[in-house]
Amino acid sequence: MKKLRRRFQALPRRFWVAAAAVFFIVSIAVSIYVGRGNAPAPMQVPISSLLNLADQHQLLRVDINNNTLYAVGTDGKQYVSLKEDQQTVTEQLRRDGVVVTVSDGSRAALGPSTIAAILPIAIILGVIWLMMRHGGPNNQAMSFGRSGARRYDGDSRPVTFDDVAGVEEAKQELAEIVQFLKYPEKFRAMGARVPKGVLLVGPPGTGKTLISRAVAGEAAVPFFSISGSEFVEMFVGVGASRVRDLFRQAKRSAPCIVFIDEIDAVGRHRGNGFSGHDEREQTLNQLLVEMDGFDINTNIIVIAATNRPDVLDQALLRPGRFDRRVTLDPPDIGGRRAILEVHAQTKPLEPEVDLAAIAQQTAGFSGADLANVLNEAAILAARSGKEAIGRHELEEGIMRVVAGPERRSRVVTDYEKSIISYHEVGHALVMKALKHAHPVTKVSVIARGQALGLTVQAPKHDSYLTSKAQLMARMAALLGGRAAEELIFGDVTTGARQDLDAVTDLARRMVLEFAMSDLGVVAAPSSERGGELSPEMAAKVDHETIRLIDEAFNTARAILRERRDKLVEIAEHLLKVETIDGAELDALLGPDWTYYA
Ligand code: NHX
Ligand code: ZN
Repeated sequence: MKKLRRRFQALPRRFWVAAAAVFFIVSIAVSIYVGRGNAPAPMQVPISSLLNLADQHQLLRVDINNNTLYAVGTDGKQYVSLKEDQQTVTEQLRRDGVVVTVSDGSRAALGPSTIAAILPIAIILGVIWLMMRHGGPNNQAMSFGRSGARRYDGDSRPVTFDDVAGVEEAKQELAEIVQFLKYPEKFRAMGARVPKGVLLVGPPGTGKTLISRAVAGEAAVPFFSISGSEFVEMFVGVGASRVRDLFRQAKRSAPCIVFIDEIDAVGRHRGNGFSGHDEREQTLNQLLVEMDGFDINTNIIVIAATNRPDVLDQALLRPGRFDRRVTLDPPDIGGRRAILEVHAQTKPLEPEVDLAAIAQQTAGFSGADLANVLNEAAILAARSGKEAIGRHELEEGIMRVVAGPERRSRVVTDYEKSIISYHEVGHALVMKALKHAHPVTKVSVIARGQALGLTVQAPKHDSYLTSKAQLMARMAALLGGRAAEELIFGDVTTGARQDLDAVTDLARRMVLEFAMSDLGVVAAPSSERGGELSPEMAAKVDHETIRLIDEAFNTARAILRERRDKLVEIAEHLLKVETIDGAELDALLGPDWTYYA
């Protein structure tokens, strides 16, 4: 989905690049041709010969550019000579009746051949410049120098803190940075050590880039952006030189923000003597050198983003480097609602749309996910010719972000379709029978992305802790699909592999990380605690993992065996209607529905 959209925008751009390349080659050819036809290249002559020519009154005029003399003879011939650094020839030439001009550009007297050579290049640069200003999504982005950093400022509406929702604490912490960029004197007068680097920590899509741009926008300073992975090139030394270049650019534009995304790509703690990471290390060292080189008057703040602070080289985190840390969490329900409202500002919503309800259905979504939900909904509304975005479009937007767009063209036999239906209703009934499971919001036999069908559940509230009972319920729910296939068809399919992977993962973590098995209250040995599981321990871990999965599977089987009639009834209904939402499912379950044990 995302890839597809990117391609769409990339296509016309690629076309322009190709067109520019063709144009470039053609114009070079033309300029060479024209240049040859019109004016022969000037002849290189020694300065002594040139002065002799002047004595013989064979020179018309001379243009002196630094130590280069461009001369035109009485017969129209052109000459070029070099003179010594301190030597002045003007007096002598003037006495010989030569017209003398002095210019200080890199090139003297623009003859027609020079114009022929320069014009196409100027046009190409102009075209490239226009493409960068008006082309594609980064229309205010400029690629800068050899560093490859993009600079954002100037004409477009700057990003401000109002555009960043759902991360109030981070905003408060970064507001101080804004103050520093705006009024550096105030802090210096107090003798305060001004921050150089801020580390933004948070999972993907939580707005690390956005909030950094907002800092630049609020402070009205330029914003340079580069990704750590762009530093790590194939050739040793390129990364370091890019860092140098980036900071040279930044110093010229100070005060400014330098944003380094994915700093972990360069900032992983350095190896243990084995090389092979020379390039990364050089790049990292260069970065440290640059930051240490900031003096009290360098108004540059480096903001680095990562979702793996644990792997960073400690040297990066020392005082005077990235010594400030700002954490960005995935948004809670209030944050999600605020984010949805920001993105909805520019989109017409039907009056009955309840963004609070959408926020409730999107637990675990990042800011970027939520932006995608609204964007998908807007596309759907526009495509169906509606005046405004409704609840239906928003819910479909959620499904697209969760599992991709519908794939109705996927041809499935009736028999397979019925396996899919029973599999999904199996999941749903197990979820509905366990009070520790989350509510079901959607059951569908329409293929989406990789999946042939799916069952979606959403927690009622955000939570930061999960109990063992909840995890057991999640495992049983994941195995409900497989249990239904087995119960109804007496055979099982490969389709459940995703479910089985998830269950196995969960069970293993319960044993190793959460100490939720009969192995007792012990967590797996980590590298800091001296390494690996002993073979005996590994065998016990496997055994416990299998036992937990078995227990969950038996729960799922028992639930469905007891509710076989409902399973058949609802699965057959689902085959006809293809999608059931949470309320419809409750209605189908009826008032007599009870929890399992
Ligand atoms: C295949 N797909 O790969 C076919 C096309 C058991 C009724 N030959 O468990 O669709 O078998 O409850 C994300 C999400 C692979 C990534 C689901 C990658 C599923 C999904 C395998 C339903 N719903 N299995 C499910 C399913 C399959 C698969 C996925 C993924 C089926 C099952 C996929
Ligand atoms: Zn499944």
